[in-house]
Amino acid sequence: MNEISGPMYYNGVYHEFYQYNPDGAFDPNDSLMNMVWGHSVSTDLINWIGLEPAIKPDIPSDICGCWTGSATILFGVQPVIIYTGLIDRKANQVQNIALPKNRSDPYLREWAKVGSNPVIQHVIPGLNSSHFRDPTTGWIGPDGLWRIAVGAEVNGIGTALLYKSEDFMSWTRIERPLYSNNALNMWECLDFFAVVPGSNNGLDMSSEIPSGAKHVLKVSINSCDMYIVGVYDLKRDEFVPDTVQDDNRLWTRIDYGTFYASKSFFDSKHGRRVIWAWSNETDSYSDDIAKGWAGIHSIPRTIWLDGDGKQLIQWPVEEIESLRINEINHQGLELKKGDLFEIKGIDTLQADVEIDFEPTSIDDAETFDPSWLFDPRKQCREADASVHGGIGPFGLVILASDNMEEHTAVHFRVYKSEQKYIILMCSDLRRSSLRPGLYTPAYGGFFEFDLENEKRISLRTLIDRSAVESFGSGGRICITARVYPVALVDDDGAHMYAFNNGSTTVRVPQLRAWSMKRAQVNVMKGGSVIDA
Ligand code: DQQ
Repeated sequence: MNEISGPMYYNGVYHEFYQYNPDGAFDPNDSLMNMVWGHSVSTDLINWIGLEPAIKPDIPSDICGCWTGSATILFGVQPVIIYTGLIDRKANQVQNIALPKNRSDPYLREWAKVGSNPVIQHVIPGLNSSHFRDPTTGWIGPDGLWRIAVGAEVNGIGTALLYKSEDFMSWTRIERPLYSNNALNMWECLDFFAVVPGSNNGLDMSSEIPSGAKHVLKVSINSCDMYIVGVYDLKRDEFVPDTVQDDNRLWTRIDYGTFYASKSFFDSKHGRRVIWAWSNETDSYSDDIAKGWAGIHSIPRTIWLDGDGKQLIQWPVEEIESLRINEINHQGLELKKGDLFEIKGIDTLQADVEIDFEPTSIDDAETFDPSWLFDPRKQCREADASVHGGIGPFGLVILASDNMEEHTAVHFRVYKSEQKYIILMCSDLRRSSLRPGLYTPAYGGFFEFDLENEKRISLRTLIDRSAVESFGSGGRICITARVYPVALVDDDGAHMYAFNNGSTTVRVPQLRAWSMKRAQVNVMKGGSVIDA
């Protein structure tokens, strides 16, 4: 499977639709043809029931595949899916609509395509018609009209095309796009949502957006999910970024690891916005075929905008805490240069770890070089966990074998830049496995930090065997990684440590960790649960 398509919460049930390849884990020639919309449901975002696919290619306007799209709930009652259909083997793309056949079925198992499909054709001057896809969730303007954006490449430029509709069925393109920027070409899986700076309450795009709200445009390209914060100019129907960045290497990322094609939705049960994404395998295609599956979805995260109006914050949904067992707790630890503290007493292959680091002095921060911003991974490779620093590196070593031949390091390093401090967070997979043929980069990203006032730098890492999701500084920076240590296959346990390799001693005022229970995932066929 690949990305989430059309997540929604409707009548007490969370729906997770997703791109699913019914032909197998991987087909090197044609892997994205014939895609269907897989469908799972949950009441808590943790335990899931897998259903039959909701949408399959069977009409001329999706005959070669049902690609990504979104769900919108019209006026709180009517769910609608709008998705991209492939009309031929050349991957020419149009947009289609499907509606639930029976709204009183709590799982909304069956979906019917409307007779007027395709509702949006690929006839636009300069459009590359095989790059015209992934419509967003709809939003409503003060004029009562619905809008959606569709990702496209127009005259070689990445564009969020804007469409308007009175009834969500018949759509007119607005000539001026919602936004375009020549730093990138095709934009996949656009996401467009409103946020109130400093508030973790989500906003429903199907309702009026309060004044003072900002808007976020997320684009997916080249395995990276990037976002821009700005304002939505209602008069011009245009997204205006707060800062225009022409070099896309400097765009802020939703996550600096293997986390792609994310999609958010408004969760009316908790009044929050939830985002999640596809995390692809980083082993080999033959591994995928042997496993019989490929691709997972991240843990859903609540997402909101920091009080500074610049930075999105993400945090695993609180429901994930229901899987915690066997808490261990350490307080007042001190890590001097070279110290390694083993975290024992939990299942290190399936764990949730929360740790705070407090440097005892801020004097030894090394000087920041702004050119590093262009390539944080290079900095993570060169200044890795074994390279002594001033403040840091400190962090966690996880999934480590007895002799450390295999391990993954998640760590921070603090730099001083003129008036502020900049932190580098890395998730270094280069020694994560002894197996050859894996993709094992050192992921990394930078973020600003008010070290003088905030003092504590927090790290939360969720380990679910091959999936390692790390949240730095309360969710200001996130890195998802996939690792395949031999120790994991052997299931003979792996070690976990907190470490410091900087000359400044680091206090650990609080370290809490838990083993995580398995979530329950059932599969439903023909009306009954067949596999628990
Ligand atoms: N995957 C879908 C496309 C989308 C791409 C096809 C992103 O709609 O652009 O499965 O991963």
